[in-house]
Amino acid sequence: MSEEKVDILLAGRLQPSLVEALEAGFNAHKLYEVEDRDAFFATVGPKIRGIATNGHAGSPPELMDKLPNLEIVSSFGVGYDAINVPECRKRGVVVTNTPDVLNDAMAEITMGLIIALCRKIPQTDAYVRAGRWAKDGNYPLTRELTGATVGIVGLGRIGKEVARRCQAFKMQVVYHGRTEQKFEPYPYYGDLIEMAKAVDWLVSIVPGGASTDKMINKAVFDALGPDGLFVNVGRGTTVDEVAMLAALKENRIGGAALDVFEDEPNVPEGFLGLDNVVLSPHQGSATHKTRWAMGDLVYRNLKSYFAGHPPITPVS
Ligand code: NAP
Ligand code: 8YV
Repeated sequence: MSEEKVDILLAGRLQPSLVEALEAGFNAHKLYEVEDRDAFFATVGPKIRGIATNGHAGSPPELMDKLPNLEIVSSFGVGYDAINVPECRKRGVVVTNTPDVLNDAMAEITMGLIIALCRKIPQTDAYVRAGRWAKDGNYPLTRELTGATVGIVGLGRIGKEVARRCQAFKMQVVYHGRTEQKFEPYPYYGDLIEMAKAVDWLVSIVPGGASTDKMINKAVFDALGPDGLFVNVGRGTTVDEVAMLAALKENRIGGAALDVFEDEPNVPEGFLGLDNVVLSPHQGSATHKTRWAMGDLVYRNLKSYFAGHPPITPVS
């Protein structure tokens, strides 16, 4: 006897392999294809027991208002700043995310951005392509990572993988967070400004949300100083972008490599003409392997929950 499929809502666009799996395993309704939403919510709304969503669409309270029997939101991504978790809890709705499976891909892109900024890889590539090597001679010398100190803002799951890779590059690692992690081998700074003063590189991998909003601000950039380099792979909202742009333009910091922005996919025009920045379109987890694993976890969280087991990776 075949099991009756549970009705779920795809609140935002998801990668094809995940959509395919959700369509096979559930009665999957795509909100982004619904033309008459009022009619949809009136007829299908009460049947929906789960949401699959992405880090942009989230699960807004106004949407959940239309889904009286919603039980779980399974989100694609480890960061869940687009989801109002207290509101979900109030409604008894479980939230899941996709931690750990993206740590290695994230650490790889972080190191890639660090090296690209340090050794000016985008600029040297352009130099060769423009025929300037033969015409103008060797490219000017750059900095190097060996012996430099890196301060990691947010020594969490991803931050720890970045720290290990920085050590492999013979860098000294220190970190800042709200709490000292006594079993980690790296020196801890409770004060972000003090850490920014002490490091050559500041690498941020903190979550978005109210507690981190614009925590990397003018005072932090001033402390980092003209030789300091900044890398952000966490969330754009954690940085005061106006202050960062001014610091870069006036060479009050040495440079920045950015994978995340405040208003994605819009990148402030001012960054585009600067030579001391490396820009990346939120590519941290964007590998075939990792995105597959993330999708698999979105699917398995829903399946596990509806089979009467605990979800695999609930947001605690
Ligand atoms: P995690 O394990 O929860 O680590 C987060 C770290 O941030 C913790 O060490 C935490 O330490 C610190 N932190 C949190 N709030 C803070 C605050 N107010 N001030 C200072 N430190 C704070 O998370 P993760 O799995 O490593 O992921 C981190 C974030 O990376 C995600 O939330 C997401 O935004 C971002 N991300 C980006 C991409 C991308 O494509 N660019 C991909 C994946 C993830 P304390 O609790 O001790 O403060
Ligand atoms: C995703 C991310 O690209 O996991 C996260 O928090 O930022 C990225 O892995 C994003 O969540 C896609 O929805």
